[in-house]
Amino acid sequence: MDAKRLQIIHSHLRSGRKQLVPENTIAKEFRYTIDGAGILTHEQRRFYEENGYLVIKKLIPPNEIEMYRQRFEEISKRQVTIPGMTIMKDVSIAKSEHVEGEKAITKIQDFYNDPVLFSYCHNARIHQYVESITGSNIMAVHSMLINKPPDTGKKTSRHPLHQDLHYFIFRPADQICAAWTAMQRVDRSNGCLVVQPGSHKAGVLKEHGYPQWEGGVNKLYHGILDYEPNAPRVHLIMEEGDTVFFHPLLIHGSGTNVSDGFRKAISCHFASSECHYIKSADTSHSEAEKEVLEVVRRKLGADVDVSWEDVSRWRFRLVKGTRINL
Ligand SMILES: O=C(O)CCC(=O)C(=O)O
Repeated sequence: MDAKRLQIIHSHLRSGRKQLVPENTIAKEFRYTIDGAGILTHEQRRFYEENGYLVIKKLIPPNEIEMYRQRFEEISKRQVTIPGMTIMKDVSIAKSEHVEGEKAITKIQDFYNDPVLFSYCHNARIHQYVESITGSNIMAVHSMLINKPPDTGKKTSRHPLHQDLHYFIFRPADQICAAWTAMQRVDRSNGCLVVQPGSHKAGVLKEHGYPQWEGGVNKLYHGILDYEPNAPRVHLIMEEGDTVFFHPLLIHGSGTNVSDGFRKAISCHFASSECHYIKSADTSHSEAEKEVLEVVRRKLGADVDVSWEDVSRWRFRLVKGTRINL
C-alpha cells in the first residue's frame, strides 16, 4: 500500500470517522456472477465463483423428466423427426452390426426445433439461476440429450476432460453457462460428470484434440491435450432432477458407464445475447470449426458456403429478454 493511501486511512482512524477507501481500490467480491440478477444466494454465488459449478437439488420435477424421456424414445424409434437435430452414435456401437432405437443413440444435439425437448431451454426455473451469470438477455446456444450407453468394454462411453468454450466462438466466457440435469440417479457406476473445481479461474482455453484411446473416441469428443492428471477432481453424484450449472472454462468430463443401463441427462448452454462473435482463425477453435462445418455440409450439401458464425446465428434461440449481438 502506498504512503499516501496509508496516510488517508490513518487520518480517518484518528478522527474516529468511518474509513473511506477510494472507489477504485474496492475489490469486487464477485467476478463470475452479477449483482442483483437471478436468484443465487450470496453463499451460492460464492460457491460458483470459487469452484466454477453449482448443483441445485431437485430443480426439475419428475413429470418433466418423464416428458423428455418419452420424447427421446419417440425420436429413437423415428416416430418423430426434428429438423436441424443431430443424432450421434457411440463409436464402438456404430461400427458393430445394426442396432435399433435407443441403443444406437448416444446423444442428440441441437433440438431447438422440437417444442418438447426445447421446453427445457425455456424453463423459467433454470433461467432464474442462469440469469445470475448471463444477465437478463438469455440465448440458448446449444442443447443436448445425452444417452450414455453401457460400455462395450472399449471405454468409449467416457467423455474426455474438456472445456465447453472450445465449441463456442463468442465471448466473454464469463457470460456463458451450462445447465445439465440428471434424468436419473448418476454416480460413478454409470459415468457421472467429473469436474476439476476452480479450473475456470485460470481463464485459459486449453488446446483440445482427440485423445489417443485404444478403443477409439466418439465424434467431436475432443479432450484437453495436456491436462493435469493429479489435479483434484470431484465426481458429481446427482439424483433425478438435480441440475448443475457450470462455467465454460471449467475442466470436466464423464467416466465409463459400467452399469447395464443407459445414463440420461438433458443439457442446455446459455449465453448473454450481449456476447460478441470472435474470429475462430485467431484461436484454438479451428479443429472444432472444421468438424462442425463438416456436419452442416453433410446435411445441407458439400458446396454450401457457410461460416461457423452463420451456423451459430441460425441455431441460437432467444429464450428471455432481447436479442442483441448473438
Ligand atoms: O454427459 C456427459 O457425459 C458429458 C457431457 C459433456 O460434458 C458435454 O457434452 O460437453
